[in-house]
Amino acid sequence: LGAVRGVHEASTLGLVTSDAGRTRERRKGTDCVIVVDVQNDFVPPNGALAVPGGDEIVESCARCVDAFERVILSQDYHPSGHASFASAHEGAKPYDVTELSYGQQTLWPDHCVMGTEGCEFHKSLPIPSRSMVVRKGFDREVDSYSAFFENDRKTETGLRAYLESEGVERVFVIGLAYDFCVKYTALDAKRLGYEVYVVRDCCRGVGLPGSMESAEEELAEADVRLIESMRDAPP
Ligand code: VGL
Ligand code: ZN
Repeated sequence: LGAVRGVHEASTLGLVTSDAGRTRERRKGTDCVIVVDVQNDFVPPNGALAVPGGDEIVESCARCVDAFERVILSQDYHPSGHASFASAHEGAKPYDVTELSYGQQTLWPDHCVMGTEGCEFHKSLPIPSRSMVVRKGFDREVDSYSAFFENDRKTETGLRAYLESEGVERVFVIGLAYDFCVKYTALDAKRLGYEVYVVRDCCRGVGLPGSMESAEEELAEADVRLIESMRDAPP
């Protein structure tokens, strides 16, 4: 893992190949991919909370979906007036930090409101019938960055029980945003005992002050492995 390999080899090694998964046998058994929040509102140019470069990863996320038999898609899924929206707090602006019942919460522009176009998965992301969709953030008073636990760090989304029942051992995390939902999903997966890989080229971050740096640090500290989709072939 992590070795730099030549261009020639790169076409045959790696988590995914360039042929969009057409002929390649899918990773199955004990592996899964978690595609975090690849929804219209997080993708430029029109997303309400567009993550810079988010549009650049949709194709590679689609290749990852094709490469795995077991696919989990998380969907940020908020009611209007959600507590994570700056608009729900008098005098607050997006990216302010406020105190909610469970602790500090960054406030965001309104995004991923259930029933809106912004909440839908990006049209270039395949949603195979074999995939499990995990909705999160639908409690008006509690946000949920991680696909496993809400921001109160207690309420479960159901994903832990699903992975357990499926006998998953290794988790590959991709999507948006690297410094929020990807980070917390990967850290929770690690804490739950899985072997966790973040596929770095299939992620982009929001980039608030310091957020990318703390994501790098916390993931490294937790021993989450960072890999590149076209280069690194996990055993
Ligand atoms: C996310 C902020 C608010 C994310 C979701 O998907 O990273 N970030 N809601
Ligand atoms: Zn959200």
